[in-house]
Amino acid sequence: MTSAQPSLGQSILDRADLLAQHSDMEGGLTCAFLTPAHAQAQAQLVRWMEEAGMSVRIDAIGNVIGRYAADPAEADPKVLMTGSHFDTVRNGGRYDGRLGILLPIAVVGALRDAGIRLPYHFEVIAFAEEEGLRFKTSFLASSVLAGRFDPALLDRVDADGITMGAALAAAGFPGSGSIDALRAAAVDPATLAGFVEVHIEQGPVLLHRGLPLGIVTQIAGSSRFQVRVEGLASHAGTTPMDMRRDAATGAAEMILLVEERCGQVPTLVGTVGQLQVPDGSSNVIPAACTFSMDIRAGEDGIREAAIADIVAGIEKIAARRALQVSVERVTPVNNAPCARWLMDQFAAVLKKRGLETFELPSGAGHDAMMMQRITDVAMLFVRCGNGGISHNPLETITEDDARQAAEVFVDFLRHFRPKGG
Ligand code: HGY
Ligand code: MN
Ligand code: MN
Repeated sequence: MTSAQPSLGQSILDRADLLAQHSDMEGGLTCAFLTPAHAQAQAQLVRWMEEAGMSVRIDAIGNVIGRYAADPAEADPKVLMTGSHFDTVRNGGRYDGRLGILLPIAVVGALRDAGIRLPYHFEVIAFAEEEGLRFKTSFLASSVLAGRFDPALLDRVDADGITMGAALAAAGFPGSGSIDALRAAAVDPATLAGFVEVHIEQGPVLLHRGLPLGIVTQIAGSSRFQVRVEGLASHAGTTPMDMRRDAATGAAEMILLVEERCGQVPTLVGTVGQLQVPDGSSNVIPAACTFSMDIRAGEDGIREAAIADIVAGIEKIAARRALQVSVERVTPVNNAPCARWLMDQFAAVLKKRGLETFELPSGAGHDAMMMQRITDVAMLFVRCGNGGISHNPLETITEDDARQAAEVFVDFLRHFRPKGG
């Protein structure tokens, strides 16, 4: 690169700023699946991938897949994949997911500029949906690539009653939302050499240790639920306290149960991030209350035991308060271990560059979890500033950490050896 161009690190941060300009909201970043902002971000990513020297395709769920083709001298090259998601949570940060797309695009551009070809096809995937904001899904885009797409999801509706199938058809991707096209978008695991994901840590561990980078050991499994509690609407002024069937106070007790049970075991966490009294009025006892539950742990058994206790507890609270309750479970994603042979290759690069080889588990979910169902995976975490805050506009990284991560990634790619190779 010439000195007139921004550094590798700065160019990644600059592009994160540019991409964040495509938002569903004023004054913050929200990029939900298949909104106009999402389409603009997708088109921008296509352009950047092409400029970096990749051939680009869009699959049936809207993933943008850029390929930096292997050295033509290679007889039967496999595919090493990387990538992360470009959708966001509501009013989220600009690096969650996007760093794992923009950094490899910058790296491919640098390789191309230096005339370096790799002995394998290197694919950068911008996953169209991971956060579940619009359709309350989980790992939607990577599930298509991993051949795990659930066709029932096409009937799921968003807050405006639009089905996922209709939204996909309107988006006009290849296949226009047909189940066959979504199935055909799965990659053949036999062609893959592995999947590696760069991601902002989204927590304070690296920051507190003074380390720019960390190697992920495993990704905590997670389960999500939608709970609906039903009671009886009645007059707020005339119904005695002991004669109420109040859905909201029942839900409050259930939420406290989630907090209490998940506080009992290290690595176990439980969150109620959505809570509504549909059609509520200040002078009417709530007839219904709905809430989400997100439960995670470093071990599947710990998570499952907590879920069993919480669901039983919710039913007990509902029975005691004469409420009805339904607990709808979104497909859980189990704990995903990272592959030691890939972690070791990242560690060798860090060591060579004089960096500490620090390993840490991920409490957040990542596209790598779904890809781990079909291939070996590894993740490189980049230090998160501002106390480690994420899923928040305050999420930040430094130019120097982005540069170091990109340089490590270049070295990793240049020295990558397939499993057993
Ligand atoms: O919720 C998660 O862990 C991810 O960021 N979607
Ligand atoms: Mn996220
Ligand atoms: Mn993410």
